[in-house]
Amino acid sequence: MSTKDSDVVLEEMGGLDSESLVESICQHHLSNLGRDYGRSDKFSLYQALAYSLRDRLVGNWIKTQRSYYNRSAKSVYYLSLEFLVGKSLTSNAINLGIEKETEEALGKFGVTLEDAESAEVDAGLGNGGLGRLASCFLDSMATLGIPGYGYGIRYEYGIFKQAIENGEQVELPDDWLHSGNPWEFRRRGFVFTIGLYGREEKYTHDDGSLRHRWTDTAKVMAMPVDMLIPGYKNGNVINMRLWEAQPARRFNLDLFNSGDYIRSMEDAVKTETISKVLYPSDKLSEGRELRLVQQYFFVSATIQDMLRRFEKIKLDFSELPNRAVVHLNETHPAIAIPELMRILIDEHMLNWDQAWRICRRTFAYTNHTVMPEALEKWSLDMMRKVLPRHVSIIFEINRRFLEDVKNCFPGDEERLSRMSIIEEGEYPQVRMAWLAVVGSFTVNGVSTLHGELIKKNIFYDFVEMFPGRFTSVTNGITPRRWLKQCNIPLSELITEKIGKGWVTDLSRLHQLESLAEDEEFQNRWYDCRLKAKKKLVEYAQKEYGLYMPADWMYDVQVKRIHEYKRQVLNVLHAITLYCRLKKDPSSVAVPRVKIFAGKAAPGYFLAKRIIRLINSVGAVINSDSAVNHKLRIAFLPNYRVSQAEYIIPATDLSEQISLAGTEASGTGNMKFALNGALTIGTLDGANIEIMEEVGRENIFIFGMNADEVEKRKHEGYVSGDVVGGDSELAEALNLLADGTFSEGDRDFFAPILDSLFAEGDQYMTLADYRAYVDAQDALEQIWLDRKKWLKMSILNTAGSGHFSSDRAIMEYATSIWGVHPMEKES
Ligand code: 26V
Repeated sequence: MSTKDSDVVLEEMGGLDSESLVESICQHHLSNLGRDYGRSDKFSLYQALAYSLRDRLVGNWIKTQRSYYNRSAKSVYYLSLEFLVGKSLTSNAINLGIEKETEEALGKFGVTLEDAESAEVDAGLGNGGLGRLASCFLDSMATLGIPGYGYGIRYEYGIFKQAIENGEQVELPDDWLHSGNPWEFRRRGFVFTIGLYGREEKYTHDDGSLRHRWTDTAKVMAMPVDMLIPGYKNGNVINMRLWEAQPARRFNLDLFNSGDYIRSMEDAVKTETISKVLYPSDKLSEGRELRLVQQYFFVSATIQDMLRRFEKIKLDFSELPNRAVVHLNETHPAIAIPELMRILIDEHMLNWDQAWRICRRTFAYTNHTVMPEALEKWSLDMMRKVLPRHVSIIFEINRRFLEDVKNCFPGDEERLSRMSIIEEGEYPQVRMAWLAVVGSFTVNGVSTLHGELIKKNIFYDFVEMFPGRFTSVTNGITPRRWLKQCNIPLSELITEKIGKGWVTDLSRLHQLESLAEDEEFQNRWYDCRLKAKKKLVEYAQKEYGLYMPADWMYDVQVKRIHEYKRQVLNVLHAITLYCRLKKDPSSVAVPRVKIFAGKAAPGYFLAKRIIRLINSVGAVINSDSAVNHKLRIAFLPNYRVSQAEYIIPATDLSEQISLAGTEASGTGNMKFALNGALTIGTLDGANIEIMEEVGRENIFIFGMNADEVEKRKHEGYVSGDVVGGDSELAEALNLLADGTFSEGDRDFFAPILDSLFAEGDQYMTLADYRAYVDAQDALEQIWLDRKKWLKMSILNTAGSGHFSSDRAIMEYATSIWGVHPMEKES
């Protein structure tokens, strides 16, 4: 059968009207679920609908792939150890442009789309910002028609589930695949072999040259599991390919035949641990061997897959950089650089210079953190054991690089040790960030400030050597999920006023500016916001039994728990309000509920204690009738993408209060502003650009900026000095110390107090306290002026257009990747 004949099938993979959807749902009940559709329930409807939507994606995916191939397009390989996908049902229905039809179809079975989606489990294959960014970027690549693929690991267990017991975080396994995943295609026939361990061997090639090879390796198989990502109403579908580890041989036959069944299975069990679980830390690099194995496993499979595609077009390898760009999301996949070198040199017999020229034009790297402790380093010994051949390639990269450094900066010995990819010392380490910088043609930060800061500090030496290599692309978020989908009333109101074009051209939101003072529009804006708040009220009540009156100010800080993000500053403000209310019940003008959510890395003791702090202060405040008519604290357990979709549209005040110079960008900050929340924030990360876009007068900026932080540290900051002059701060800290919030246990919050005093208050929480509380007081006055607040809220949405991930991806495409959106084929 010719491709043309079979294309009839592609076209017929399913109609987009509600009748066809009903038919598909019934069919999938029978064919895939083995169930009577007359006895469907929410879960079976979710599954059957997901299969039905997947049918409708796959035809478009094949067509998209063919058009990449036909046009010999250059493609982006976006390599990320994390993708924080969340749920896919509604998002896919929206992007297919069949949301209404889907609602109608489900209506026939007596459920709504929201009901059906409630049966879906979040795909939480990431820790936080970095992973969610990767998912927003795939949505935008598909929407813009940028040829590309996402590559990662199909973890069997994603980010742990957080339960709160006695105010404390308890981690539970995230068994997200328990009932299957109807979105994925498991491609058992397309596996690659991955080598590990073994040794490097020299040999003389037939042509007489001295060569190296990696031998005696242990073998693991990588099986692709694909999840399709549709663009918004454009018929494009791209692929997120996640690798699952499988044993090279399911049984060790020798052992099996000799009767040792159990031992024969052991190998298989060990192999499968590679893609078993996501590492739940976004801070300290733990340096565990399994993590390195995970990184190499997915990188090796991905590079093999890329070269398989490239080799189909039968071009010289020197053409590779014109056909593919490999984007490294952080240094986690940076081992791809020596891996590509190894394949080109050892397997395809290129010489070093040829291979290096190709690599240097193929990789681009995004840095996501200024925190030096999050820079990845691998013990040389461990790396030598796991990847001996790669280590010797890294040494050769380093040797040649340090030669160049010597030539550029003659006589500067110290510089050589600072810039060496190998950190010398008792326990030598491989500096992955240096490897990524040396092996990439572009290195970018994720906001303007962050781009500048990494040039000034961690990469200073490299900027002197490669001044043109460093740049920044400010992060973005997809307007589909983060406005159209999560906030239907508001997005319908916006569409009514400015048309639907904003969904793919978010800068059009500027058109709302002229309505900001229109009283009727303000009232409708208010109604939409109230609806979102009531939806959150219902959710929080149903899921967690929490009470939060919809007419109160929702003051929200949801993100990973970290000292640098300063949840403690927010708690100190809560305690201050508590003290004021205790003294005078009428002293606080605005009733507010402080909403917190976020996970702490399981090994991060202080972050866990901060969760206890929030819950303990909450318990006292919420049960004290002298204050709980004006102030409440709610900690929503198990923060995740789907929960954020409830919280963000309902937020009045968005807390973005990291110490200036520590948050690389933030992306939550963008989601809140887009949905009309006002921000209280420091001049950190993308907050600065939000301020520039929405206007200085429409955001509550407080505290030191990054330069002032530096200066203050330089002068010798002593946190204790701040407290003496501030009686409210002293009082709040006293209550933490005297057991008020810990049932009289005076030691319980000592670790937090120690971090603020004995350990020097690294994140300068106390230094910014007064400015923060004053800013909170000032914004209460604006809240009382409802018209003013609403105007500011509208102007925040209107000014958020810049923060679309479509804009960010276009910047990557044109200024880094050199790829172009595909015009639709006629
Ligand atoms: C470091 C490590 C160290 C080893 C263990 C696993 C792990 C995972 C992540 C990281 C780097 C932290 C990266 C991160 O999530 N950064 C966040 O990236 C967001 C997207 O660019 C940005 O908005 C946040 O400001 C930044 O904190």
